[in-house]
Amino acid sequence: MNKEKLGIFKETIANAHSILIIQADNPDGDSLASALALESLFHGQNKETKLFCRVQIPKHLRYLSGWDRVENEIPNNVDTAIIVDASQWSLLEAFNNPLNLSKIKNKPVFVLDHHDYESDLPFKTISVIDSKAVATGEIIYELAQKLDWDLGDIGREMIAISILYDSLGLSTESTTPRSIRIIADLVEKGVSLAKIDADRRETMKRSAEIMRYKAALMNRIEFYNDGKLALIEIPWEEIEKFGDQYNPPMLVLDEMRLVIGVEIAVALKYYNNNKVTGKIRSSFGSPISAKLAENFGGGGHSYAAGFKIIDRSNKNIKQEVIDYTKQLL
Ligand SMILES: [Mn+2]
Repeated sequence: MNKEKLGIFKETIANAHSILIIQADNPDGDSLASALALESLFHGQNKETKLFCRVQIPKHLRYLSGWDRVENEIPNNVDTAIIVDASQWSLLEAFNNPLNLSKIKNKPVFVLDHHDYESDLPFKTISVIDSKAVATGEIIYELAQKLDWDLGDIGREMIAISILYDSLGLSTESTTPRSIRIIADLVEKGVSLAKIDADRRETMKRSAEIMRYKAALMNRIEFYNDGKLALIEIPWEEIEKFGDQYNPPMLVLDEMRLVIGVEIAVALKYYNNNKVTGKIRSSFGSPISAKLAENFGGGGHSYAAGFKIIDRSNKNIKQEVIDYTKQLL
């Protein structure tokens, strides 16, 4: 953030009574922890801080205490808004509603993000987009340092969570010495990485029924294309039975990728109304996930992608996946 923007940010926050923190429609550990870090920071300055996300916070993120303060309605009378971890209009569907948009449009809106694309928001914002930051939490940490703001104990823990989440425990390509230094600083100031991990494991606990279902799924994994493609099919009855406890593909998809020789793992979910969804993960060295998803009208990243087919009648999706993956490999 250049000096001028930093000045505007500082002054806007100083003059604001009520601050709205906005997460996009795909909340993750970085966006939620970033929002909670800002909340803690602003509470320390006696500001009223509201958290907004259009979609429900997913269960696997509920180890972040404070997740339940995120609301799905946009409050009235906010003085300024901060969008965290996103700058794409398509991910902020709530603001397609003119009433919602009017609540922030003429206010100073800041964007703190680390994704590598141009913001396409249809209103004026002050953007701090740093694609070298491994997580939005990293940007917030540096802002707080520059402005000499105290993050507080909760804020520090949240910054650590956000960085660990997006860097997969400081192990991704985009992790930098700076990310590691920030974590070191946070630990020095009292953040316990062991506690963060214990909290996360606690919410990962699942019922005995789900554990047995996972075993059943593992027995049904199929291998094609010389063992390079691992595939699992999930019928509607299982979505109906287990879906609100756990998203079935997530029980096995990552482990499917761990099988020797497997380069791409695909989970197909068949709904009762002819809809099919596909979740795709591929291994390092096989950046073909998005290409496979695009073949079915979906999209995503090189190593993680997905698609949705509204009407599968007369189509053999599984065979198409096998055939198209073979071409890609
Ligand atoms: Mn992020």
